[in-house]
Amino acid sequence: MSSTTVSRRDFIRLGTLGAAAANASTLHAAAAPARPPLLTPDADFQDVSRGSPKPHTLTGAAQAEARLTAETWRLEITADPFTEEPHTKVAATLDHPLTLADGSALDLPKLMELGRKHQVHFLKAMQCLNIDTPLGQGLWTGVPLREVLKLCGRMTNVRRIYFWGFHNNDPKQIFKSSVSYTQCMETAPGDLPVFLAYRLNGKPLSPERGGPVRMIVPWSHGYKSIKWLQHIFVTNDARNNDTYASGNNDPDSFLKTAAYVDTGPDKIKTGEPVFLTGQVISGLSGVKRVEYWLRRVEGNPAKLADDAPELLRGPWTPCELEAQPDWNSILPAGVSPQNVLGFNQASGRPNSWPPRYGMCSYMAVLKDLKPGHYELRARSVDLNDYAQPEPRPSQKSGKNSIQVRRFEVV
Ligand SMILES: Nc1nc2c(c(=O)[nH]1)N[C@H]1C(S)=C(S)[C@@H](COP(=O)(O)O)O[C@H]1N2
Ligand SMILES: [Mo]
Repeated sequence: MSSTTVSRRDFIRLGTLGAAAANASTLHAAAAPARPPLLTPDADFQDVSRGSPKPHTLTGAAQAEARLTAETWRLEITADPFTEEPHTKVAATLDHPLTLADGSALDLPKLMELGRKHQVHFLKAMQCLNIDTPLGQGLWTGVPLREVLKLCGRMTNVRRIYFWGFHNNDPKQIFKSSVSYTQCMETAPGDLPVFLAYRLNGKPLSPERGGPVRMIVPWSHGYKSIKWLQHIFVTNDARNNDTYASGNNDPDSFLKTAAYVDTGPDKIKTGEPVFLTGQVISGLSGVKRVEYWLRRVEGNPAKLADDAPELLRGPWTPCELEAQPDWNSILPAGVSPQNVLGFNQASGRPNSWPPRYGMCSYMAVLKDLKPGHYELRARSVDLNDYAQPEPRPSQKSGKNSIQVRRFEVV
């Protein structure tokens, strides 16, 4: 079995003092917790990487041999010979496959050359389907998959497009994912293409983030965004055989609208405010608001289910969403907000806030709490008025249960 590591789980508590401080009463401004920056630095993402050794730990000759440097990176694109009786009699074909064997595999300069004409930028929150904390958010830059596939000429009998990354030349370590033919080839106006990313926040992707090149599937959880991309194959097998499907996950899940709650001190002095902070991801159904519910408890109460009548009753009180930044000042040099997918071309502001498939911070300040034990919860409400974890409470299509923070006022 390959292993999955999660590191830097505490990234959310880092960052610079921002609006949180400004919103707090002046007396307690210093106590307002830090808010993470909207663009997570590459090194501050939580890492979810399989493989033994993990591909990003290779250095020197081993890294070059794995074709994981800018000079040695190559991408193969081939057709799967798969057929199946009685109906799938003809395999997928590509007029011009790109292979290492005949020297036609795509290199980084050629991919960047395509970028001169077709480059896209997208602000995406990376979120693991199986982890209940966002991993980070970045401005990803690259070339749509459909433009790369065009290099192969005519395709026939293709129903799905798969991709995998470097896996130590061990078939057991392959981590692969896929999109349907339509999702790859056709993007509705204003919608989002799958793309091959070679920059994060304006800089080359680090080895840990999947450099030199990773796939970015804007609407999905992290498992579709394959790191250390090296192979694309087109197939006439319509089934979704993503590696994640075998883990009982929903392998066609969209990101969920959900609020995640930061940890905080477990004891707070009487008279001091309690700062509730966290991040909210805008999934498929968008964000209408984030709200909190404070509950006084005695002793060690039983865990409340997400659909417990008490919890549904609340009362739930709206939190404050982080204000939009001056985009020109936080986007990398050379990227104007007008050119970011999902941003309005006239105003240079995202079509929604937080941007679709992106995230921002939220906060609430609670004051004058009497001594005692408390539970503090936050939940998102989507644009269809569904409160988290509805309308998709299944945790195998994304971890979105309502999070709780416990503390005592002393
Ligand atoms: N090749 C490869 N790509 C991969 C993975 C992997 O293990 N190998 N992990 C995936 C999963 S499950 C997630 S959640 C994201 C995490 O991206 P990050 O490490 O940049 O935060 O990468 C995805 N891409
Ligand atoms: Mo993941």
